[in-house]
Amino acid sequence: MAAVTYELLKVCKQSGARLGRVHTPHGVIETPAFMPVGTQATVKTMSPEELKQMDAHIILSNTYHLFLRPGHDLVKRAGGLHKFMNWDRPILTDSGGFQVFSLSDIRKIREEGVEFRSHLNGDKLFISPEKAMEIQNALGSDIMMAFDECAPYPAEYDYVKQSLERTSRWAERCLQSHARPHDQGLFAIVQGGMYADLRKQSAADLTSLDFPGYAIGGLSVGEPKHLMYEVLETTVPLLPGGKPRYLMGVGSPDALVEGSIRGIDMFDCVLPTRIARNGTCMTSEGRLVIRNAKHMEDFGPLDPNCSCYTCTNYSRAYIRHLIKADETFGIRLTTYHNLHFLLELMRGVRQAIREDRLLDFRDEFFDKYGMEAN
Ligand code: PRF
Ligand code: ZN
Repeated sequence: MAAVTYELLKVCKQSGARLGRVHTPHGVIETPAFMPVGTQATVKTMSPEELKQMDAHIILSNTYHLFLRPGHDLVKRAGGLHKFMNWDRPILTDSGGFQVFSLSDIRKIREEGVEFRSHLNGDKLFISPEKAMEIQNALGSDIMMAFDECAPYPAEYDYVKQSLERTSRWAERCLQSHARPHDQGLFAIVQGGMYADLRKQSAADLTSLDFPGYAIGGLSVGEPKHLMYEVLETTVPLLPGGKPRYLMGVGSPDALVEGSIRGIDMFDCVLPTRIARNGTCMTSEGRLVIRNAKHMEDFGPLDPNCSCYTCTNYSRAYIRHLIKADETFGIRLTTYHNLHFLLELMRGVRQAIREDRLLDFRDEFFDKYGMEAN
């Protein structure tokens, strides 16, 4: 039995969205699912107990960061990433193929791998597909990601084609060097930029190899949203129906709903945790900037339609005070609320699929929330 398997429960008759379960060695993920991001082996300011209280099924962490610090060997000696961070539910690790391009300084992309300088201390380092597997095998995540190149946007056709072809060769090397296929599932990443035929080529390359899941990378890199949705519409139908599909780095509320409608099962994004740290909250009526003076004497909750710990116990006035005074607890409260908001949104999406009404759900949600920019 493969380490990671997908169980399709039903397809929404109105939208085509999928309700399912991803089975992993550390438990089940109900899909469509949003994965909170814990880059440094912690979801910033949240304890594992709090993440469980809001019923997060899975979190994401990063190969690149943990390789640089504290090092995957140390995490392995600690007993693996789950034990190290005291999280006993599923973990997905990204491969570093994206962070190396977005965070590190000087870099050379060669067939063998990527040479870069640490954004922490300038050390010259190298990650190859084999190294990315070695690191993720040491971390012991339930779902590992293949080492890929995420082409920038915009990018020339010829560059994107070369890049995707290298990503396909790297994916095969990842599969070859993966040491723990019995208890860690390795997902491939479809690239190809905004070019439909290149997406097709990438999907064909990768689905000819037997990965337990497929991600769509190279999106949400600055392109307009309608383009992202077009790429999803051409790419998702090329992926095997019996395996999970993960849209990488996407997590604005509207994109979570639109992605689900287009057949995506898993999402991750730093958005809820990142904007929480400057006091921006997602609410059923759109974004709320808690620093605004209009909240100074507002003793109501962040979101009157939210039942989270923050909204049950604290007022806008109090949270605004904490954020303005740079108190950590303020950031904990907004982070808790934003994560709860997206997890609750996905519970709503799953319920709407059960009831064959996800398009109606989308319209009702957008009527109140409004559209995000881009
Ligand atoms: N590749 C990897 N991680 C990613 C991406 C990608 O293309 C993206 C693109 N939005 C986010 N995270 N490995
Ligand atoms: Zn709340």
